Amino acid sequence: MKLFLFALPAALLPGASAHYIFSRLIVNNTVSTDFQYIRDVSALDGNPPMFAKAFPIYNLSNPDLKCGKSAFPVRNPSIETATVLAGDDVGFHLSGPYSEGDIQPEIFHEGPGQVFLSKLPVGMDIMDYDGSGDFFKIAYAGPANSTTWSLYGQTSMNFTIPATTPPGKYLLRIEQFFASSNKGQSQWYVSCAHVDIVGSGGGTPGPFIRFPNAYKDEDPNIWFHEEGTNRFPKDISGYLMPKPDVWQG
Ligand SMILES: *[C@@H]1O[C@H](CO)[C@@H](O)[C@H](O)[C@H]1NC(C)=O
Ligand SMILES: *[C@@H]1O[C@H](CO)[C@@H](O)[C@H](O)[C@H]1NC(C)=O
Ligand SMILES: *[C@@H]1O[C@H](CO)[C@@H](O)[C@H](O)[C@H]1NC(C)=O
Ligand SMILES: *[C@@H]1O[C@H](CO)[C@@H](O)[C@H](O)[C@H]1NC(C)=O
Ligand SMILES: [Cu+2]
Repeated sequence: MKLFLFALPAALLPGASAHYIFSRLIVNNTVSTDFQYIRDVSALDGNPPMFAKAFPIYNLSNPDLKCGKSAFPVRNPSIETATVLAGDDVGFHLSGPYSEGDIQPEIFHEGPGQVFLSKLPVGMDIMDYDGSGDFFKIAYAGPANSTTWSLYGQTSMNFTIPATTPPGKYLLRIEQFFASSNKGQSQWYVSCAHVDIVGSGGGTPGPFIRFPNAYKDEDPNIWFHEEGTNRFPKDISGYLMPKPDVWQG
């Protein structure tokens, strides 16, 4: 179905039921412009350009799982670093409609969303950080109930920066993925923002994980299926969050 959509001229694509990209950061209850604070990504050939940027990553070993499709070296030198107060609510918002008259994309793929932080290595400029270091998880959005994922149909994933996060510059990374019932067909929507977290700190983040290769195609929370079939479980509430645990701050 998704591969079939790729074959259609972009003009025929229904905006709400195609792919999507988290290109806008929400800080201080304000939605930024596209790639103001988020690393820009490469586009497939085609129009509209934002739709061409919205295609997913399929391969769990792809280095692009760090921050998005060819997001490093940083493609948008005008990217800004958002100052964020520890303890505040922020969010990753999808792009606007792909073209005039199109409808607002929504989080359409059934699966969880997770948000991570990776502290900028000492002495490095954030423009030079590729995201190969340690990340800790600060937010998870799984099933809302037995039939519906909590992010399904939303236009953003909102979450709280833990109040005791040590101050400093970080890559703030979202991954939202289609936990496919067909092995090897998971779809990954990944973006990274540049943030400067301010606050009194005091916490000790962890546990850590690195990207890519954080997961395997056969993991039950990546290949989410009824035993012995290629079907999604009828009851999704048994879905288990991928490791590691969320750092609570
Ligand atoms: C996410 O935050 C934005 C900005 O504060 C808000 O408008 C939106 O309603 C929030 N979304 C959800 C699902 O809470
Ligand atoms: C997945 O990506 C890795 C690393 O780039 C590459 O070696 C491998 O061939 C890719 N696998 C597929 C199926 O494309
Ligand atoms: C959010 O508000 C704080 C406190 O007023 C401010 O220091 C910070 O620059 C604001 N961040 C953005 C991205 O607007
Ligand atoms: C599950 O949650 C969704 C979204 O909140 C809601 O629309 C739906 O009615 C709920 N379904 C059940 C079985 O509770
Ligand atoms: Cu898609």
